[in-house]
Amino acid sequence: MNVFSRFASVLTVMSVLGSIVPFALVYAESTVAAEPGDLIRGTSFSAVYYMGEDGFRYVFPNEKTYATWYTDAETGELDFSSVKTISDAELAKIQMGGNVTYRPGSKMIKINSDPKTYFVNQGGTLQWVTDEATAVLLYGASWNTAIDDVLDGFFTNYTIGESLTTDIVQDSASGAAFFVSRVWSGTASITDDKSLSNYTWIPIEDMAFGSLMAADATTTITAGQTVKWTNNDSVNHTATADDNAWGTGTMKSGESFVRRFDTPGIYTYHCGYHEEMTGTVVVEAAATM
Ligand SMILES: [Cu+2]
Repeated sequence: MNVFSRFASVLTVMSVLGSIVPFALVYAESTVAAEPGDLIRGTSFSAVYYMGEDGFRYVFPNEKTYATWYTDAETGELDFSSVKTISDAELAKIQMGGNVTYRPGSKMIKINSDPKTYFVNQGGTLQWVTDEATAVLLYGASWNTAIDDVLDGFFTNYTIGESLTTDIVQDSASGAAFFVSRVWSGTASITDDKSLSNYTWIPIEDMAFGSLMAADATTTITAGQTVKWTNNDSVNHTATADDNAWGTGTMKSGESFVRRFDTPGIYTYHCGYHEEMTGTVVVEAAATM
């Protein structure tokens, strides 16, 4: 959050500032309760947050990310109509849960220092679109207009998944259009994207992952569920995959990170600052119907 909170201020409510500010002044005394699924902002700062089902607030790292979730379909403008203004004091009470990632299926993304183009899948999973034929299947002939450049710094919000080829995209009986629309319609909210209504929490306390858990710090979840780490210590920690495939980045005191695990397996991790701190996430296959 350290770096990203600065970017949050980039997301201003420019287009509706004139109407929201007087509104906020008039109603500043009334208490507007923030409900899960709401977009919220404080009275003094224009940054907008998503209120997750888990009771934490999530930051939009930039305007483009916001646009993938909240764009008025008719005007093509950013849609701030459902933003609730709460008091700065109320906002401050809601802990930060992490960054919002692109709405799955909305756009492909590219990072400055990496020439690959990625498809955004659920839970912030990036899948390398390995060739032009695959890109055409996904987004049509004008696929190159469906790419956003994102700053290197946002990359830590995403994890790399399976690469996409024409075979994979066409794998489903219904073809490529189905692939994108299934991802898009299957993730209508940020809570769905991050599986926030069904997450496992690992508080980092007393220099250990989940001091209340088993001594071996093993967490068992089902594929598609999310793990949230929160640093409750006063010193910095990370949760970094032993194979470096994913990581939380530095979590300062009070900061959180969520990661959704879609692929069954055993994920061992450690703290980048304290090598004696280790943990394991066991992801079991979801029961089949
Ligand atoms: Cu540590």
